[in-house]
Amino acid sequence: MTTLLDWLRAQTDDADLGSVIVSMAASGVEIASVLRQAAIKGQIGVVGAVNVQGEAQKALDVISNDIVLNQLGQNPAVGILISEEMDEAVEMANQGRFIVATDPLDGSSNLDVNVTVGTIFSVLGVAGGLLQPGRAQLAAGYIAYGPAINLVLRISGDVAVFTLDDADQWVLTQAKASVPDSTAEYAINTARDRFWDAATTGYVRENVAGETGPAGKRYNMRWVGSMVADVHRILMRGGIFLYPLDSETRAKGGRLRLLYEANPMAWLIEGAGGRATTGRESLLEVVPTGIHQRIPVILGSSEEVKRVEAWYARG
Ligand code: P6P
Repeated sequence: MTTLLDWLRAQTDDADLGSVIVSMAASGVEIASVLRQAAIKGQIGVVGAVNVQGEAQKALDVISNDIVLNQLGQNPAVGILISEEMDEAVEMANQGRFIVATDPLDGSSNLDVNVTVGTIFSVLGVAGGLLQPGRAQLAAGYIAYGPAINLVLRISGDVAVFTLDDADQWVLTQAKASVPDSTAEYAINTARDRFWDAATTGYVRENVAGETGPAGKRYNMRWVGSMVADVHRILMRGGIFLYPLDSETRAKGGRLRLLYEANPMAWLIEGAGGRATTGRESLLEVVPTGIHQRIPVILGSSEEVKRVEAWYARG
């Protein structure tokens, strides 16, 4: 049995970087425990506040953010925390050399219906500043709070999957996740089709045409409404996730956030052999203009992502 510490020692000589990942993994264990008890403790529901995204903050969003803040605040290697739940980047007292950008509880609108949600995080070097492209990430990962609790990690090599055991220890259950190049499964919120651009409309229409159309095969559509759940499925069996720029999200730059949703997920998907794009450029090359910048996200099986890029290339 390979533990998280065994894996980290094999993946990096930088013990400080390893400690940052351990702190995020420990945050996941705490958040998992809170989620299991939330309904019993009356913690499902909104707190009446609105976050910087203009979204109603749920009690569990705030609790999860506090858990991450507390864990990272105790780690001398962490210098700055960027969180979906906090307007500004927080300078930690320890002034460590790493930045953590996180969505502490992504998909929290699914909590009251017990659907898988997650904690997403990205690790960067303080020296590079707050606005670094995803290519500069030193590590990225997520914790998926589902039937099993999974920790998915990549430093610079393979993407590993850990499962939380009944002693709250992370056990390596997959040493090298790999996204199949081709797929017959796509994930997009089709209720937004009236807002889609020509590329998204053209691509989805080809999929819906199935074996009778240019794609030449039947597709299935899956949309959980929780990015961690959709991306984990793609990491495990292939597929493509699309939250493209559309006429409603265009003014904001997209729906999902670059630093703590798109970049870490792109780091993982590309590390597992998949592809991640805005439709027009590699997600990992985008130079952020702000810590809460939104961005279109299209990622997953490389052949499928290339089909979408071909639609965008038509102009
Ligand atoms: P929609 C959750 O709020 C989230 O940020 C992602 O986890 C998810 O993929 C997306 O929004 C769902 O968006 O438009 O289906 O509600």
